[in-house]
Parts: sequence; C-alpha cells; structure tokens
Amino acid sequence: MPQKQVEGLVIKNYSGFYYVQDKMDNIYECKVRGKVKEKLLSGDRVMFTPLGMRQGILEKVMPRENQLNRPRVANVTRVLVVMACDQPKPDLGLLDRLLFLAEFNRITPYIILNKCDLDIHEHAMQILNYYPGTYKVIKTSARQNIGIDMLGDAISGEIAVFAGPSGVGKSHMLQRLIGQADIRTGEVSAKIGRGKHTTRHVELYPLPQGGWIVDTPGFSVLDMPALKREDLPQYFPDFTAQASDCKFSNCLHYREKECGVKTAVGEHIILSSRYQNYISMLQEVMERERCY
Ligand SMILES: Nc1nc2c(ncn2[C@@H]2O[C@H](COP(=O)(O)OP(=O)(O)OP(=O)(O)O)[C@@H](O)[C@H]2O)c(=O)[nH]1
Ligand SMILES: [Mg+2]
Ligand SMILES: [Zn+2]
Repeated sequence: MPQKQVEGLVIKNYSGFYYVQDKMDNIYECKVRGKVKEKLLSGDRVMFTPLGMRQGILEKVMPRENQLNRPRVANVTRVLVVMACDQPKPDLGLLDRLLFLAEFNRITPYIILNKCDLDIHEHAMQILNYYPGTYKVIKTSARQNIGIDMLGDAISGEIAVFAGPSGVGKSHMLQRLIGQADIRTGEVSAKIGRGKHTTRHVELYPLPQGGWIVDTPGFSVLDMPALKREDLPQYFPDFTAQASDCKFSNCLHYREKECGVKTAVGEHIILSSRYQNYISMLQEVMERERCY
C-alpha cells in the first residue's frame, strides 16, 4: 500500500538533502523524487512521503507566494531590517532601500534597532523619531537580551529574514531567538558563525514560539529592480498622504512645481534624508529605463 503524503516546509538544503519540517515540527531528511523538476528553495512548501520518522521522499512543490534573491528564499512574510544604534552608525540610505524592496515584494518590513545598550547615534535618533509613523520599530539589545521577546512575537507564525549591514548584530539576535530550540535541529548553533554565510546555504531556523527566521550575511549595496519611474512613489507609504497636495496626479515629486511631498519635506513632515534617498532611487530607475 502506498505511503500517505504529508505537507511540509523546506528549512534547508544541505549535501543533496532537503530538510523538511512537518506540522508537528518533526524534521525529515528528504531525497527528491526524480520527477520533481523545479529548483527547490528553503521556504518552499512541499508534499513528501515520510519513510519512518527521520527520512522521506520529496514529491511535489507547491506554488510560491514570492521569492527573494538575497537571500534566496521562498514565501517570506516579514523582512526585519536591522540597524545598530551605533557601531556601525545607521545607514539611512540602505534602510530606505531595504524598506522599498520589502514594499516592492509586498512583504511587511519591521525596523529593528539593535545595540540599544550603546549611546544612540543621531541617525538612530532620526529613525526613532520618524519611522514609527509608517513602520513598526523594535529596539533591541542582543548583548543585554532586551526586546528579544517582542522580536520573537513579530516573527511568530511568519517566515522572516534579517537584512542589514554587516556588524549590526543579526547573528547574535538569531542566537538569542532560537535559544534552546537548536537542540531540535542538532548542528544549528555551530553554523551561526560570523561572516561565514553564503547565500547558497540558506537555512530557516524554527523558533520555539513558532515561525522561522533566516540569517543573512550583511550587505551595503543593492541594485534597484526593473520598474517604471511612475511606479516608484507608491512604495513610499509616508509620501501618499502628502501627494494628494501635488498639482499633477502622476507627480514624481522631483522637478514638478506645486508638489505636496516637497512641501512636506520643507516643513519637516517628511524626513529630508528619506526624500533624498527616494530621489537617488528614482534617478537610478530613470537611468535604467534608458537601457531597455
Ligand atoms: N553593544 C552591543 N554589541 C552587540 C550587540 N549585538 C551584537 N553585538 C556585537 O556586534 C558585533 C557583530 O555582531 P554579529 O551578530 O556578528 O553581526 P551581524 O549583523 O551578524 O554581522 P554579519 O554577519 O557580518 O552581517 C559582535 O562583536 C557582537 O558582539 C548588542 O546588542 N550590543
Ligand atoms: Mg552574521
Ligand atoms: Zn509631488
């Protein structure tokens, strides 16, 4: 009699095996049935046939909700954009770019301000003063174990990825979040080395309170995806209310006169660095349009 297939989630791909977690949180080491042609990613929902309690045959990949390329992972529902209060000082350009990319991929971003045990750099102050109007902002200290519960709540039931520059404490936060849970997956903790990650080796770490988190190596440069200039403003939710005062309904908030967004920047309602970062993304999009 054929074995019954069950649903699971690919949490990592290692040495030719896919590690699949079922609804009961058991993890199976799976080989792929020959006929599965699609390239599998961590985060893929699959059907598999368990062979005993630890092994299985991966039969089928379910359609993806989305797919990120950095890190390469499917079905992400949260992006945790991490900056440090200091050391390194927050990179507001990268912050705005990562927030845009999350919006563009229709994934809810959170801003995590780590190292709150240190003095707060003026850029971190700007994050705390401005961004909570639009995004959820969580202050944490991985070192002093502050705010980690709130961070865990934000991930619970979700597939989350860390994003942000090198050295802000992503791996240390991950270590705090998984706590004792790493016993379940065995070799996990040894692999959360610093700077040792490659995007080839993307792993979903299950949290004790539910949900999964992917560590990401730090980065500072990101290209803009292909899009049209007039599609850019919609991904800046804090601009939307002000844009109703623009003279032109298709205003790019750039060279146009009578622009509600530019007025709001002048009145310090919109953070001026955020507007500048928007303009540099817009210029990049316009530059790329010429290549099509
Ligand atoms: N003061 C302070 N230092 C921290 C905190 N969290 C991490 N660190 C330190 O910051 C440094 C970088 O931490 P990592 O966790 O390796 O940073 P990362 O974001 O994973 O860096 P990459 O893997 O290079 O992207 C380490 O020296 C940590 O000890 C914190 O909350 N407060
Ligand atoms: Mg790291
Ligand atoms: Zn405008």
